[in-house]
Amino acid sequence: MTADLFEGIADEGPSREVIAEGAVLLRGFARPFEQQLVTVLRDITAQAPFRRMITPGGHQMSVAMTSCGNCGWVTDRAGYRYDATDPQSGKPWPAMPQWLRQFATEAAEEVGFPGFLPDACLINRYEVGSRMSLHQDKDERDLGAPIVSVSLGLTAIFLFGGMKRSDTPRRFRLLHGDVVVWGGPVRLAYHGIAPLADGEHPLLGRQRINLTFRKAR
Ligand code: MD6
Ligand code: FE
Repeated sequence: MTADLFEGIADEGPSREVIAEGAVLLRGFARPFEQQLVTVLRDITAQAPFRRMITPGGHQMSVAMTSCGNCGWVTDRAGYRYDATDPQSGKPWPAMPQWLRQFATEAAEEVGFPGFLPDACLINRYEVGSRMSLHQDKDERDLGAPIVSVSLGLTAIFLFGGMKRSDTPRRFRLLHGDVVVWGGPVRLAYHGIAPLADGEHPLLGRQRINLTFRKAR
């Protein structure tokens, strides 16, 4: 009873917000790891730099991407897929550090998806004005596994729609250190990111970085 009374009042520590059935926003869950995350991002992007890829339709994405783990997500004129090799270097993607995989496992466990072992981490970089149009994440083999998404840097507006592209999305602010875990019934919901508003983040400057952990194969 007392615990219920104080829920939503205390503003210390992580809190959770339910976006939809199977989609939970863990406010500030990644904050304790921000320095480690920035270090690991620097290491990964030194080996596999951010690049703006071309969609199958021939458009260059406004978001720049890279990956780490056993496979990475790529798009080109041939389509979308997961590949063990970075097409830009011809080498395997940088490894996913063990602590980082463990972090994703714990975030998933926190909202009721135990035993999540991601093999891919897709990393997106948004500059001011970059956006991600409404899409479904359906290139992963096992759609029963959740996705864990970490937001760093500038605040973004996450658009969360329905099972049809035409469903009007609801809007959620994703702040530095926020983690979204989603799986189950809404795993195939349409979602995206509104054009990034200008700002200056103390740790990351004029950009937003998003990491999404997936079981791709
Ligand atoms: C982003 N995120 O936050 C884009 N997909 O920059 C996604 O597209 C996404 O956050 C699947 C699950 C969680 C996500
Ligand atoms: Fe997505």
